[in-house]
Amino acid sequence: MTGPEPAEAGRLLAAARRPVVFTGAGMSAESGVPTFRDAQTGLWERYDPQELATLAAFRADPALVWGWYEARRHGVRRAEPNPGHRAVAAIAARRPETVVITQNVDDLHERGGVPAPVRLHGSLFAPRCSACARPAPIPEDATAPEDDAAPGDAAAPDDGVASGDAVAPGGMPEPPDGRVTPPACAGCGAPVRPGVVWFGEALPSAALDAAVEAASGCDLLLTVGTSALVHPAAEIPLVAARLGAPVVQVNPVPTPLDAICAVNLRGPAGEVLPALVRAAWPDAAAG
Ligand code: BV8
Ligand code: ZN
Repeated sequence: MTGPEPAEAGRLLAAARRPVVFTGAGMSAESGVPTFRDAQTGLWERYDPQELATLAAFRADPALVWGWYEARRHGVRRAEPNPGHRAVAAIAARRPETVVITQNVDDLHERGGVPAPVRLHGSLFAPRCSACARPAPIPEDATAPEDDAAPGDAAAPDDGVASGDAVAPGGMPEPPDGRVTPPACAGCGAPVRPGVVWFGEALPSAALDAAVEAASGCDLLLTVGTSALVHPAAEIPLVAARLGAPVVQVNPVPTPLDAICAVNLRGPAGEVLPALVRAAWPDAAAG
């Protein structure tokens, strides 16, 4: 990264005591997890994610929607946190009051060293009953990831696809027939659904309150890998800016947040965030 921006961002981070790190799908892109902007692939290419990620779609075709989430969960299970996730953990280690707020439903922040991010849109690893909300177990995966894909096997990107299964470009595994019947709730027998927030559904109030509170009290907000188009999550950086906190953005391309940012770092999170940590704390063995 050239120009004054990285040094300026480093200075702002070093000066911060209560940073907020706000992340979107771009945070996990370098781990092989497709973003929402990335075209759907394989069986899913004819579906708009914003249509699939709805209660209506689940009601209309539970096996299609559950199959999509199981495919994404397999993909995430095989993915690894990238240096960007580790750099976020390094920031939290340096600044104990750091709050990490994510829109992502993968578990890469936790596996990257941030034990309890504020999850605005739920998780792929928290299934529950679609009727009584009883938590349900995560389905046992027939195949242990390492059995079915030799490292570096071209036909098996990091998404847990058995060799010979159709592998869609972009990393989304193409389960044999795509549809997977959701398990039945052990309590009431209704279909189990993924523990994510679907479009048209309210965000978990505790998470939204915690996010607004953190953004209201922060002295720096770092927004990473989000197109800032989905609400109310997209309002979190605005809360911080409205209260005078500097906002630093990490994204290879411009977004609606550019105008409120003190610094825009144009590059991939996996490269920019470790460099930012080094700029803030030159002694740091950044993630
Ligand atoms: C609700 C979980 C009502 C599921 C998700 C106000 C204005 C307009 C519309 C609305 C509004 N208020 C509400 C709405 C409707 C809707 C909405 O916002 N629609 C949008 C599309 C216009 N919001 C809702 O429906 C919300 N609920 O309003 O309920 C209500 C209220 C009370 C009571 C009852 C009901 C719920 C929204 C949550 C939906 N669930 N996820 C799942 O994952 O399947 S949203 C999902 O999409 C993600 O979680 C995320 O939030 C969003 C995708 O955005 P990003 O993460 O930013 O990813 P994206 O792919 O878009 O961009 C990636 C970015 O990364 C790009 O900029 C790219 O350049 C960059 N990038 C790429 N590579 C890298 C990188 N950056 C760094 N490094 C890299 N390597
Ligand atoms: Zn139930």
